[in-house]
Amino acid sequence: MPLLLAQQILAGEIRALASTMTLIENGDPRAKAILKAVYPHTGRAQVIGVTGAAGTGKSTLIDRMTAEYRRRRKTVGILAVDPTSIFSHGALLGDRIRMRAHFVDRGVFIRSFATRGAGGGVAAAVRDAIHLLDAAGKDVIFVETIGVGQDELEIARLVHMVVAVLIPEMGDDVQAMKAGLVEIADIFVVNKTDLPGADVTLQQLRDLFNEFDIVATSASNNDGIQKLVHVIEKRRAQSLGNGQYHRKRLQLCREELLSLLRQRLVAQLRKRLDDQALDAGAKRIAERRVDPYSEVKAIAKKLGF
Ligand SMILES: Nc1nc2c(ncn2[C@@H]2O[C@H](COP(=O)(O)OP(=O)(O)OP(=O)(O)O)[C@@H](O)[C@H]2O)c(=O)[nH]1
Ligand SMILES: [Mg+2]
Repeated sequence: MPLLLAQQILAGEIRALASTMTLIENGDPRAKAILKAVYPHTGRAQVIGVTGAAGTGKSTLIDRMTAEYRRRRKTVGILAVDPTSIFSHGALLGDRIRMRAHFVDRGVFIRSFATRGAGGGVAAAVRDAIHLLDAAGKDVIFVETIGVGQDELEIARLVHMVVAVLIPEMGDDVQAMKAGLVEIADIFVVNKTDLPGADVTLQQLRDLFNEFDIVATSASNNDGIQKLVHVIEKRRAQSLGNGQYHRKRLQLCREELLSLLRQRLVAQLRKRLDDQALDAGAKRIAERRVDPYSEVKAIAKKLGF
């Protein structure tokens, strides 16, 4: 069964892709067998993270960029990640409607990805979803995330390039976001430049982030989209030329390896260390009969680590 699904995914069958996405979303172990089978066919896609505060226009931008990439004969996969998922229904429905133009296009696969990442965390599930879209032959994969929380920082580390989306008159927010965004962003977009205050925000950003590419867009008016895609492609060509892309890929594989190893080790550990033993240790620590460092050492020794 997994192998049949794998074949169908490689053949670009949308239903197989969608049902495997659901397996990943639910943390279903059957997903692993499929991912193993398709893995040799991955590694070709260009993966672009799009992040920014709620409502800045990320989905609209992705929708417009998708149209531009389609014009360039590229196929596109879109993952709108909503780790909280509780609040997601309205927003996700909105995403679906805004991106509806691409729904009938077989060259575009859109998925709202609501997961708490059973097992390996949200980031691990998103990474698997990216592999899947890659195997299905998508040339460009957009990963939309909201804000700069811990999950987003982790997700930003799964992509080749991060586009950070801001809007005019965010004022102090620009400063507040600086620390978080600078760490992960490659390109800054000031969207909604049709609104007042765009010039001030652009100037602020240029002062703060002079070493970054900064692009002004109005996604709803389709302004600046070609420029944005041009900047993305320019950076991609540069990073391919100077070896940066190669290093990045190696780094992503290294992080994946570490994260999977961690997942496996913790799972094995929990098999041998039941809740009772854990509670007993916690009680000893709470009562200050032992410090946590010594307790860990004692448990590790007992389990033979
Ligand atoms: N004026 C203006 N409005 C825009 C622009 N781009 C998007 N919007 C509007 O801003 C609102 C939010 O757009 P979305 O694309 O859903 O923003 P988002 O960042 O994906 O939102 P979340 O996923 O909920 O965080 C919608 O009402 C859009 O129509 C723009 O360039 N100018
Ligand atoms: Mg959105």
